[in-house]
Amino acid sequence: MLTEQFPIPWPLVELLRSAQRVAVLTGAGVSAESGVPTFREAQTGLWSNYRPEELATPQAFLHNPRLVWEWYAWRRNLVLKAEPNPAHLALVELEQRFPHFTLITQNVDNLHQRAGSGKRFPVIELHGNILRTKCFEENREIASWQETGETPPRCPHCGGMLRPDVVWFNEPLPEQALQAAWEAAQNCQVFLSIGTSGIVQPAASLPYRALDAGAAVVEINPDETPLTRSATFVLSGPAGQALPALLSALTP
Ligand code: BJW
Repeated sequence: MLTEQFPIPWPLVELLRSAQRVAVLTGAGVSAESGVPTFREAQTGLWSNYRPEELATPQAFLHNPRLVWEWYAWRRNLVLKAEPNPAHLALVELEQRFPHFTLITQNVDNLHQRAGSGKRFPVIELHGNILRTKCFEENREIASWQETGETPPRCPHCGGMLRPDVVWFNEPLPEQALQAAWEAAQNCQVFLSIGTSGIVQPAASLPYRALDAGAAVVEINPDETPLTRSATFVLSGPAGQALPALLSALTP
């Protein structure tokens, strides 16, 4: 089937029309059209001298806590100013279409929730949420603290340094979220992998778990990724065009 803006293969439409259990994995590409830079895009301005991989680790934080805190403060500000785009909004609609629907995101920007996802089934945040803060020492969420001019600020309970509640390299993912994501991948009939480079583990293994369990895997990405060759369907283009086109193709 051809929609006006974006070609959607007819077998995919038929498959989705009869699907009972759908799982979706999103990555930074879904927020790109909201103006949030993807993780592996070149850093801009102030941060152009740093690779994100060198800032998103506990080791980097311990080495230079002020630098890492300020990078996250800059990014928090950026995502708070961003607005959900047509890809986020199409996923809100898709959540209503299937008896079981699981949205698993690697994104920390809260844009799925702001768009309205999570009303029927909770959004699974694999890598945390940049809008939350936790104590580096105790790992507990901290809702408020006293500003003393120190950067990063200190935990009101133990005096440890505060940090964003995100998952850095070499840190374990939240156990319940990861378990729920594995189960959704294992049990779905259709798995959509959208806007992710598919190189960060363990999230990158989820589509393969779905494939092994017999699901059809759909990749939406303007670029090729390690998943592209294995995917059942590839919608090669921006998520902000492909997802609304998919949604309208499903509408009788
Ligand atoms: C568009 C688009 C448009 C553009 N539309 N698309 C097994 C093998 C090898 C290594 C490992 C392994 N297991 C663990 C590791 C190590 C490591 C890892 O994976 N390393 C790899 C780099 C090799 N993994 C970990 O360390 C993980 N922890 C772990 O496994 O712990 C085990 C443990 C157990 C017990 C004790 C201790 C440890 C943790 C990974 C955490 C990742 N964290 C980050 C930072 C989050 C906070 C922050 O935002 O700062 O998460 S890294 C970064 O990558 C971020 C992202 O969520 C994640 C994925 O990136 P994503 O979303 O794919 O973005 P990009 O930029 O890579 O790609 C964007 C894509 O969009 C591109 O493809 C574009 O083409 C596309 N695109 N415009 C659609 N309009």
